[in-house]
Amino acid sequence: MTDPTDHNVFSALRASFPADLDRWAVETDQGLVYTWRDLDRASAMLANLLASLKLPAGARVAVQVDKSVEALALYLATLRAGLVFLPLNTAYQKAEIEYFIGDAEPAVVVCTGANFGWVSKIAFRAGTQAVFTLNDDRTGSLLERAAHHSDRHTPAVARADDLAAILYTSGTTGRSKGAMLTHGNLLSNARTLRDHWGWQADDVLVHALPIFHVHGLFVAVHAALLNGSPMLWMAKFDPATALRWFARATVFMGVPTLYVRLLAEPGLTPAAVQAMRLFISGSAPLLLETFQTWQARTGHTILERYGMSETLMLTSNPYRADARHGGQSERRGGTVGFPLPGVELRVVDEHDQPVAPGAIGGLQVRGPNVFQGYWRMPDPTREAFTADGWFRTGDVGQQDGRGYVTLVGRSKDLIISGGYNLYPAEVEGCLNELPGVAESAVVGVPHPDLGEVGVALVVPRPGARPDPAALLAALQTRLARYKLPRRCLLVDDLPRNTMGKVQKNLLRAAYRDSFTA
Ligand code: MLC
Repeated sequence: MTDPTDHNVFSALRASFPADLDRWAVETDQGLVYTWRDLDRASAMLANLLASLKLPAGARVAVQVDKSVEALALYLATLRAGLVFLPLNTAYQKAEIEYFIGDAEPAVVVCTGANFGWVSKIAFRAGTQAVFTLNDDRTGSLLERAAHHSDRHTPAVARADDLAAILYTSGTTGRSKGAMLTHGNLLSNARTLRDHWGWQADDVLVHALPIFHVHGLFVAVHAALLNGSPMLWMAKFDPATALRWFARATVFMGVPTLYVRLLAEPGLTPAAVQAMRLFISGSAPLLLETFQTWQARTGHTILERYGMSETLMLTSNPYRADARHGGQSERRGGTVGFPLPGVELRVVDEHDQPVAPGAIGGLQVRGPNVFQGYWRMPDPTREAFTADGWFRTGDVGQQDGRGYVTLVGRSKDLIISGGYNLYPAEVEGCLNELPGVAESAVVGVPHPDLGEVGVALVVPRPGARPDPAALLAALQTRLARYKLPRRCLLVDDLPRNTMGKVQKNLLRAAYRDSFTA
């Protein structure tokens, strides 16, 4: 008998597993095949291991490991045990990990064997109870310990507003903020996407994204598992493997860079994607050119959608005719489609007042998908919401008379590189601490592969002449690689307006052809 008040995401996914648990659930690019029973048993053993630690409710399990099916099982186990999952990008460096662990105070940390030395030091200093290792070749202390536990486990009952995950988002001011997502947030969004994108009994997903962010972990994994659909599982995106798998799959989700790299494959033909039902893009703007070239090359129209860590998925182009929007069925390139069912969206002026249809303004949203606030940050949480509960996305856009939403810019200073968000303030803060640097500005410029990359303009201290290459090298030990500027140039000064604010628009214009000339 299922408990109607139970919103545990794991239990909902588990209830969708096929009746025949011996069918395949995941096949990896290493040739490993996992059944639904394997996923159930592995997550049960890991959940029993976590339960044996007798952790208090709300305890965090922080995980920085390479992508593997065991890492997926650990995510499922954390939900299953009623604990809070905290995924960390494998690119994060020591200073970043130190901040996340210090801020989140996880009870359990799981890292790779290679990083155990320094990660465990940081973790134990922050009061972490247990540090386990998990490698992408099924070794490590986590699995060794879990092997001693039963492969049967009764999932914890979770209320809709119980915390399920904390996702750190880079902060506009440089400090990352932990977005708190509940079981209710995750489950409502997963159900919406399963229904809205027409998941079918025979669907197979090509899973090519990392599982430490919303796109790969929630959007992709939840939609597939909630539909009982198997996944072809790539540890690291490889266009040739993806192409090969398209013959056996029906759904693909990618950031625009993956589509750009696939388009560079001569084998991408209508015949190669004949079995496919749906291509979905998100996490970064899909250039109209990519959208159109994909259509011409494959006959498929990419469905672009829009979301963020704080809100999960917000809008989507139509999968089929959308009765809410006059029967519109067109996937319009350059737009992110309509607000998803259950999501309220409005475009407002600087006084939070709705603007006329078609006018440009700030995007605000409400719905069961919207997060509960930033972990231990009451002030940023308060500022993120209006008095009547609308979340300020920080994105600028418009909604036309038919309901299509188009993003036209950002009120926040953000660069999206290969689908990863990075805030110039964090990079500038690190640069400004380096010897010989008086001040710096980082701006995003177009890049043919990654969409956008950072260019750093550095003003030297009087008499100093720092070597740009050495500055970039110094950043490498402090920042994840994807945050590093792709170019660093010395300049005499930075352009400022009368208020003394750096005019980044001028810098962006001056350097916009750095990679695309
Ligand atoms: C890797 N590099 C990047 C980068 N990824 N640099 C900038 N931006 C990135 N995104 C660096 C590498 O460290 C390496 O540095 C160099 O670029 C070349 O590496 P590569 O081998 O070409 O890159 P690769 O490893 O193939 O990675 C590219 C990628 C990856 C696109 C496959 O970045 C990726 O999987 N992106 C997906 C991100 C994602 O899932 N975002 C979802 C966020 S959720 P060097 O110095 O060693 O040469 C979200 C919400 C929502 O935004 O709505 O979905």
